[in-house]
Amino acid sequence: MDKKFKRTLVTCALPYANGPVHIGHLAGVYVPADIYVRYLRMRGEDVLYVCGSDEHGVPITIKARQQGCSPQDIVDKYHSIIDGSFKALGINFDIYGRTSSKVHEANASEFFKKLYDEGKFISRESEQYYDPEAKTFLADRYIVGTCPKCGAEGAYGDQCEKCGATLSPEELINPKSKLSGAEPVRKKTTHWYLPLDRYEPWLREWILEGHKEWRPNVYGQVKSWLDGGLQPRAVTRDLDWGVPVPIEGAEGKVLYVWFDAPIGYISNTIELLPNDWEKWWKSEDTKLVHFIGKDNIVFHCIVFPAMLKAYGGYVLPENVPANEFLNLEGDKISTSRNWAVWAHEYVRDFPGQEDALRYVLTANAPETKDNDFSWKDFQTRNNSELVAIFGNFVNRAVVLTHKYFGGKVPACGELAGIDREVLDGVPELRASLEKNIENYKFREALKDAMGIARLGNKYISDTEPWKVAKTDMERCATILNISLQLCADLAIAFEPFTPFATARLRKMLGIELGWDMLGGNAIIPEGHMIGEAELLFTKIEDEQIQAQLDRLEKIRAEREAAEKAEAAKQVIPQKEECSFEDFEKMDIRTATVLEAERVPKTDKLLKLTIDTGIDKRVIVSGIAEYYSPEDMVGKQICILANLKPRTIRGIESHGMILMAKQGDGKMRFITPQDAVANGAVVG
Ligand code: B3M
Ligand code: ZN
Repeated sequence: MDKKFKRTLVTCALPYANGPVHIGHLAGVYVPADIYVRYLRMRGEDVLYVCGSDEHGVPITIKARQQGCSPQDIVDKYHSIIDGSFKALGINFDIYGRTSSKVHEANASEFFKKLYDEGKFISRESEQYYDPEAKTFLADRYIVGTCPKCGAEGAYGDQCEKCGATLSPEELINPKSKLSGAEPVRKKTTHWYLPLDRYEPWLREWILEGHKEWRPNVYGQVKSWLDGGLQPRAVTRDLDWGVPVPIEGAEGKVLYVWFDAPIGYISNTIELLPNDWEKWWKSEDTKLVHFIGKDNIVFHCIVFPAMLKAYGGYVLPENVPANEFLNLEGDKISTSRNWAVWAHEYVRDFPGQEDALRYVLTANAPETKDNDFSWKDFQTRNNSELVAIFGNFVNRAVVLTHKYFGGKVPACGELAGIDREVLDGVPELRASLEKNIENYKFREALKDAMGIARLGNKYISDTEPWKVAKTDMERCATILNISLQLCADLAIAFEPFTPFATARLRKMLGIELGWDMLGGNAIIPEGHMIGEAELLFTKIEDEQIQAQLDRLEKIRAEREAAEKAEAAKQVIPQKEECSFEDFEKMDIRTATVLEAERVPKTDKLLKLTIDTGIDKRVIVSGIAEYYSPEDMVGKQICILANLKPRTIRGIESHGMILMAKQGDGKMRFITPQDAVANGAVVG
């Protein structure tokens, strides 16, 4: 560890307790943090690992309202689900706290009060939407109306979910309160702002000059915020769920969730160590590292540091290794669209295979760019890497040791060239692994660890101790001794990545292992009795994968059906006015389809021969998506008879079939209620 520091405080973004966590969260934040912490602990470092639920904010109040319960009910439910899935995946925080706790309320209040008393905020009066019936100010999400950009109904005051436009509530057409349905009115309200602009020169110096080593995506995002100029940011809201603003005259106001949430890191530390927390937060010897996803960069690199600086006495983050996003089967993960693999469902569906998920999410971690998770890739990596290389090697070494030496570590004799090569390979991989983890390059670090398994697997395949045993027991002993040393190396090197498997492996080897032993020639002494072979990893079967793919397919199909139904409801706007004379010009008639065929090499066109009562003619119509030729023959329809002939795909078309077309494009032809003569005039 860096000489400057005596201890490391690792925080992970506090998940919002309005839904469970999914693989995107795990890959982006929690698995990498866990690798880092486990590694530091193996190295004997003093580490504190802090997380908890983020239990405030408007989305939680909306969910509560939808479900007819209190916000506290919502956060209680998800707090326990999230906490449980972290534990099940071996992500063991020293504390997993919550921002609805008393300790947090007191701490966040105190934090605000001190800044307030010292004049670190500015206050501003502004006009905000107010619901005159519910008698409350309305958060942007509580105002709905017509989107000014795409015309969709039900757009929120901050965003239209239909077209994705970012909105402000004033832009909504015909705004309505979600609480009462009343039309909101503008009303004056006062809020407190942290004048970030005042911290800009200091932030520039501290990050842009002082932390050039931060990941390019993090550094780049911070730089572009700073270059764009910082504005004062409101730290309070008119809302009844959150930490009350602790000053007189601020009734009905709470701290903004992004003000109180990061203070939650401190509160949770206080909760865990009421008498000893300050050394973790207020001592220059502490190295503070925030693990977060890329959407949280500005809050952790600009806003929270400015808050800490304003307060004074706190350490600032030494690094903020933020990841990019993980997609699922090529589509953006989305909680609202249920497009995700949920952590608690994974541990239910893949019991005993927690390491497989940790492994694949690390091997595919979106460290420098967005990445994709696919179930097939997950299966392949588990079966052909963890099972076939790592697991297989360990199994062979342990089973053969039992077979030929009764489970006793055999003596290592004279080393042949190949033995030296593998033994020398490990320290090299160790050095690279350490460097990579210390630089937050967990994917690369995992490759190094896997390199040891590859070395071992290749070594045992090349040396074939099961054949050597027939002729040269001494040589067989040497090979198995070296193989067992490599197994011990794996038990050490993989501890940060696959802790369940390494626990089993340590048990098999029956030996205490420390990081410093990694790469040694005699980690397990000759004569030591090892335990029985146990499988480190299990194959993931096709049926397991198919079940997951089917689940996703069902969700996709349901979503598409819902989107279609929604589009079908969209009313196509009325056209410009026309005169009676304009209408009179159109000669609309009934007719019967005599023949129908597809126009070759097109998806949409049918060539129809029709009897118009006046003549027999050909009309080309773009209805093939909705009607097959057989559907059309014999049907009575309506046509625009006097449309000027047009040539479509080389066929002259004399008129147009009248169709009813709905918002999603679906078409149906118009047919008289009862049969009439062909050529009857419609009008
Ligand atoms: N609750 C997580 C998110 O944006 C947010 C993090 C707070 S960390 C202080 O999903
Ligand atoms: Zn829109």
